[in-house]
Formats: sequence, structure tokens, C-alpha cells
Amino acid sequence: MAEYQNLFTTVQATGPLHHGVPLGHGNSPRTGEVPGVFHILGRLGNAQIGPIYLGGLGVASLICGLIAFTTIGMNMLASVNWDPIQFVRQLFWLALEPPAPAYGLSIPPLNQGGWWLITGLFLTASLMFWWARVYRRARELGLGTHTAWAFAAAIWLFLVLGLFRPILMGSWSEAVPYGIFPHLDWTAAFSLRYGNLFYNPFHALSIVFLYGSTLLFAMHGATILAVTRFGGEREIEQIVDRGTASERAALFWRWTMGFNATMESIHRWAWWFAVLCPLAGGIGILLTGTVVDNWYLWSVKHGVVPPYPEVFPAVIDPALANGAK
Ligand code: 07D
Repeated sequence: MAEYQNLFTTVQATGPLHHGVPLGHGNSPRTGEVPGVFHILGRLGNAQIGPIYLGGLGVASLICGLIAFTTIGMNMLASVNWDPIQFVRQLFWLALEPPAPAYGLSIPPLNQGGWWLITGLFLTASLMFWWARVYRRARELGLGTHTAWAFAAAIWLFLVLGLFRPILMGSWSEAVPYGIFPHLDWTAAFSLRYGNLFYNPFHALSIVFLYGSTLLFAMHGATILAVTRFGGEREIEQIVDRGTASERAALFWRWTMGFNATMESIHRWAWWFAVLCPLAGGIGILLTGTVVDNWYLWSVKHGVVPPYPEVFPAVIDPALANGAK
């Protein structure tokens, strides 16, 4: 008999279709009365699709997101003289840029950053509505709101980059453009302007949690897959029994590194690592240009990195050089 392998193969349990628990007072009905079952989807996740809950918040979020998306697209199209071929050809290079520095925090004409401001407004509204939807849907199912607060950590970094820091700096021009390569160019330029972001300790900390998250995810995913032959993916029954897949998994880690997380605490680790990535990152970005102007010189000053040896001319902050302003 072929052994059950589960890196790619999944077991698809089939049974009666389930619409979910009844919804309380004040909820909209779920959309899609007869959910479908698709074998191909079942290879990735659950085979049952729908019914979806749309609701007022969901609709509001989608409308705002669509307005933002369309405004970005139309501005990009305008930038190539409404030529659809060039739009597709140059798509990765096109951008909707924030206003020029001269406008500060004022409202510029539409084609000089005004559209960028309007897009930001709708994109932020869309994220806020979606956040409220995530929170509410969790509450309506009697769940904790862990997902909403993790999402809030990502929104924190988004708002620092596009709203909080530009306001502290007194200029919308500090914000990130909408566009594929342009936003990457912005990232590189930002790092260079502020003395190399690698020397920003919060950027370093953010990377620790980013990489840490992938490591934890791999360890957890691998551990659970390794014990599914003992039913380990059905976690709840495992926690209370001895001699189970769960106990073997724990033992494996105690054997290999002397310590193990538990079925519950591993998820706490995962949540905190993921959340601390944008949380630490947001702090690092907020400090850049507001409190610290050059992270390399800051690191030299605080003994984090050695200065260049005397054989080179003294390093000066490029921002203070003649002709910088
Ligand atoms: C971006 C925010 C939440 C997003 C939300 C979604 C939409 C969709 C679309 C309508 C992810 C909003 C939805 C926008 C709308 C339509 C069409 C979360 C985000 C809510 N770095 N770096 C980080 C590394 C360097 C730089 C974080 C590594 C260079 C800048 C992370 C390296 C330079 C910033 C990280 C490296 C540089 C960062 C991001 C290596 C120049 C940030 C964490 C190995 C390239 C950001 C403190 C995250 C930050 C950030 C990793 C190198 C610049 C840890 C591994 C030296 C300017 N970098 N980086 O979760 O927080 O992002 O910095 O070289 O702003 Mg970096």
C-alpha cells in the first residue's frame, strides 16, 4: 500500500455542505445559497466555496478599494497619453506620484498630486472598512479578535509610510508613490537619503521578525505534516492525549534542541513574530528624518559600527553638503 504522503497530496473529506452557524440580529444574510464543491480547490484548501458574507462594511471597502485602484490605473493611462498598448508595455514602470515638495501639506491641483491624495483617502478608507469587517465577523462567530489586531499592525506600517511620517515631515512628497518599480525606487532612495537603512536598528529588528516568521512557519508546518500520519493535524484531540502525534512532535523538538513549544504556544510565537515585523518597522520609519537624519552617522556615534579608517576623507552627512537643498 502506498504510504500517505502529504507535501502535495491532501485528504479531501466529503460530507454534507455546511452554511455555517446561524447569524444573529443585525447581520446581513450570507450570499450564495448553495455553496459549490470544487475538487481542484480542495487540493489547496477547503473544497467548499461560499456562501460569502458581504455586508455593509464589505461593500463599502470594495467600493473604496475599486475607486483607489481605478484612480491609480486612469492616472497611469493618462501618463502614456491614453495608449493601451503603452499602458501594458510600461505598466511596471508607471506611477501615480505624491505631490512635489513645494506643496508641503497643502492640497495641490489634481494632476500634480491631487489624485494621489484622493487615492490615499479611498485606499485608507478601504483598509479601515475591511479591518472593521474582519473584527465584526470574528465577533459574530464568537472568536477572539487576533486576526484584526494582526491586520492592524500591517495597517500601522502602511499609515506610517503614507500618512503619519509625511505629516511629521510637513510634506506629502515624503510619501510612497503608487506603482510597481516606482515604489521600489522610492524604497532604495529613502534608504540612501537617510544614510542606509541597514543601520536603522528597527529595520534590523523588523528583519529579525520577518525572517523569524518564515523560520517558525517552516518549523511548525513541517512538524505538523510530519505527524499527520498519526493524525497530528487534528490538533484538538491531540492536546489532551498521551502517546499521540502531538506528543511525538514535542518529543522530536526536545530531542533535537532540548525545548519545545506546545500546540497552543507555537501559535502565540507565530502571531507575535508576524505582528512585530511591521510594528518594529513602523517605529523605524517614523524615526527616520524626524529624529534621526543619517543612520550610518547615528550608528558611528553610538558605537554600533566603526567609522571609516582615517585614510579616507571625513564622512559628512550628504544632506548637509553644499547644494543639497
Ligand atoms: C508594506 C505595510 C502593510 C500593507 C498593507 C497593505 C495595498 C494594496 C493596491 C489599490 C510589508 C496595503 C494595501 C497598498 C493596494 C491597490 C492597487 C508590509 C507593508 C496594510 N530590507 N526597507 C522593510 C529587508 C533594504 C526599506 C520591512 C530585507 C535596503 C524601507 C522588512 C533586506 C533598503 C522600508 C524589510 C532589506 C531598504 C523597508 C518591511 C535585505 C533599500 C520600509 C516589513 C536582505 C532597498 C519597511 C523599517 C513588512 C520598514 C522595510 C526587509 C534591505 C529600505 C523587514 C530582508 C537597505 C524604506 N525592509 N531595505 O512587513 O518597515 O512589509 O522599514 O536586503 O518602509 Mg528593507
